[in-house]
Amino acid sequence: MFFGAALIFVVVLALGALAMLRPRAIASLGPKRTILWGGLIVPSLILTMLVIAAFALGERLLAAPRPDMPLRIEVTARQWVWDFRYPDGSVTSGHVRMPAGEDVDFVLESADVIHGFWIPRLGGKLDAIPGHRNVIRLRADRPGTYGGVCAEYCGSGHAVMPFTVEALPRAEFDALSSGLAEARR
Ligand SMILES: [Cu+2]
Repeated sequence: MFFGAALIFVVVLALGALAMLRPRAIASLGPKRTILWGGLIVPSLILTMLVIAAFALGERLLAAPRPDMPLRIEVTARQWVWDFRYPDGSVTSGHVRMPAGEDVDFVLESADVIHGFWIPRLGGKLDAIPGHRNVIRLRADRPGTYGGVCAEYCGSGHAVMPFTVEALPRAEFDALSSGLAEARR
């Protein structure tokens, strides 16, 4: 999209320069042809491509069922902290760990008001709504620490509601999970 937009920008600037420096060349195109191509055909093609790209990219955020369902982490937002519950039953607050290099489904719920779950470097955001389960599928390509925020104003503690995301290699993630499960027994 960036390179496409850059290309269109350059073409429009070139046409603008041409109109000032060589007005006859532009005038020779004729008003009808200019409107037909510049106002209808080219914009329709560009918008069609953008719509297709938006649908394809948006689809990847939806947690559609598939044979190898990704890891599910249950997220509960409340004023003003995020709780994360893992398949082994352990819970962390204000901090979530996830395996890197694979999809993870975050199942979002809220205990009070509407909050917004957003890890900007990993993808789009989705609201956590009381009495409703929203699922967002995200992936951290590389291990590392990422910042997450509440993206929906939710009261006086909204600003102090950020959380950290720790993406770990799968083996480390598993070792930590079984260690925690062991410790609770
Ligand atoms: Cu919030």
